[in-house]
Amino acid sequence: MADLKEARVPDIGSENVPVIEVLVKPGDKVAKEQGLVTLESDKATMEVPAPFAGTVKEVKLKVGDEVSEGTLIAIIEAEGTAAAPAPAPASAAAPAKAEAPAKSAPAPAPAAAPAAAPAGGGGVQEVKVPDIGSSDVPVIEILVKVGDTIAKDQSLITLESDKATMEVPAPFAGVVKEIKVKVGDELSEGSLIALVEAAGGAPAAAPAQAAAPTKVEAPKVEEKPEPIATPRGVLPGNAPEGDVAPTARPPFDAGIVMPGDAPYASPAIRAFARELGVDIRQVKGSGRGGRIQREDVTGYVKHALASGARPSGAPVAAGGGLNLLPWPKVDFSKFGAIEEKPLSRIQKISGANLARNWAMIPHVTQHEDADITELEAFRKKLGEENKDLKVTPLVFQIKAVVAALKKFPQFNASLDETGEKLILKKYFHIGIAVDTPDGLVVPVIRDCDKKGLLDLAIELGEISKKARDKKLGPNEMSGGCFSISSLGGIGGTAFTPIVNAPEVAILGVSKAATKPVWNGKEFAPRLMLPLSLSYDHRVIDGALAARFASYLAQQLGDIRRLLL
Ligand code: CAO
Repeated sequence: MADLKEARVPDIGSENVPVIEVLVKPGDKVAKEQGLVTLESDKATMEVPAPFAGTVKEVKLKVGDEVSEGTLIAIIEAEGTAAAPAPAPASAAAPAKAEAPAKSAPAPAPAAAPAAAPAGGGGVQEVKVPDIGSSDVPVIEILVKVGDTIAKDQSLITLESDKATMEVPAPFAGVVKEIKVKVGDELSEGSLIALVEAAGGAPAAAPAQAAAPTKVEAPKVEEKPEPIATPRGVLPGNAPEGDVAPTARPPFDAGIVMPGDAPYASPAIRAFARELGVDIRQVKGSGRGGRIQREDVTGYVKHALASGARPSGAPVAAGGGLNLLPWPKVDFSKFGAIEEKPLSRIQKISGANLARNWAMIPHVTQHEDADITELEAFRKKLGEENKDLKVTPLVFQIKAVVAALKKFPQFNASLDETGEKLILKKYFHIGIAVDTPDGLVVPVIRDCDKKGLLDLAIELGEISKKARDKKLGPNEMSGGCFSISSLGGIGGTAFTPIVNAPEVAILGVSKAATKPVWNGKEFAPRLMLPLSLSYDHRVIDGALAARFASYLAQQLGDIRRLLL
């Protein structure tokens, strides 16, 4: 008999949180911890993962539903016997995650996160990161500046892990004296964010407790501090016995959630706006209490494009002002049968990036053929000696690219956001485009100059698998200097890869083929590898690109050179 089990919402720290995305449908096979729905509160976006693997029989939620702990998400026919006990109490839906195990309850943060309590009458105090359930989470946005007068609970910074975007609110009101972090820093519990001169009479509360956000919808009881945000996949477990009695919903006031000038928008919407290069402060919210919705951001972009205006305050590199025609609206069903298929999450994100990069970077692609006859003989030998390791031509290409980047440092660089400064990098992190069933992702192999061919082969195998299993974290997809997109395992003779901004060049690799090559006396059969180097013509001129490509071909043609 079928083993039908219920997947329910675990303790998410808030009530009545809207579903913004349903990630599965009946018939889908889900893995344990695969996201079922995405929830979005005013402070965090989180995915609720499947408590066990199986096949989805019924989905009980739709976009817009509001859920709390215990709400039924779906009926799943569990696979095997290893599944979690069912029918699932809220705790069954809480996933275990290696780097941040599920907690049994939102516990008061340990003393390691001390935002020392202002001593009654103010003074400069440290504001630190409270318990966020993960470590080394990158800062993606600084929301205040030195001199700002901030209210208690006003968001100071936004952190974004692979599972959630979350804002860290101020534990008390005051004036920002010093900001101790910058975008890109990776923070953990206890990291110092800022020095804030507390306004007189600020409460002498426990540190992390003070940093926990006040949820307007469901004010918390003093003794029950909660984590500032519950990252998806790291949802806490069971609510403690004797949970807080439900409190009446106070009237909604956006000013409490986002006091001061901070625009009222969820982290996901902020991320979406950033993705499109939109300054969210320019967007007018149409939601409850002035909340900025996704449609407000897209409406703003449409208007900006239609009017040909660059959004005010946006840097030149913000992508406005293309003055494009609106996208054609066609009723295709008038011409024949059709089927609608929503784009995957990855496709939407990578699509927005690709569109920006294609529109904003003046691309030129330089083509070159590398003679890899000898390389291939050596690669086959390596493969025979290392039977359990897949050594593909790509690892040689990584090494050759590193050599070329060392010789032509302008390729190992990024334009800063003003477009006026080139930042040259002294490290060699190479992004590899990986095709997954959900779309394209680009994990980064770090310090390729320090790794041998076999190490690179192992790492390439690992990241490709992780990419296809959707296990890559943001750290593994950031910091690249130059990317390689290899379609060599599939086919083709040449293509135009799109530069992965803010990198300035990308190497496209097509399938090697044996061709007759004139050696001065006769045509000899040689294995030729087609290379397509796309580059940002603002930074690299054609002659330099031709030199880079031909140097690359030389390295691949005689891999002994890679030792030099
Ligand atoms: N010419 C001829 N054969 C090649 C080759 C080339 N340039 N590159 C790889 N091959 C061979 C490999 O040796 C392997 O052969 P065997 O099966 O006999 O060992 C086979 O093709 C398959 O290789 P692979 O694709 O599994 O491995 P890889 O290291 O070459 O590439 C990865 C790994 C992750 C980059 C690749 O799987 C992938 O996802 N490529 C797609 C990238 C992509 O979509 N780019 C487009 C971006 S723009 O939309």
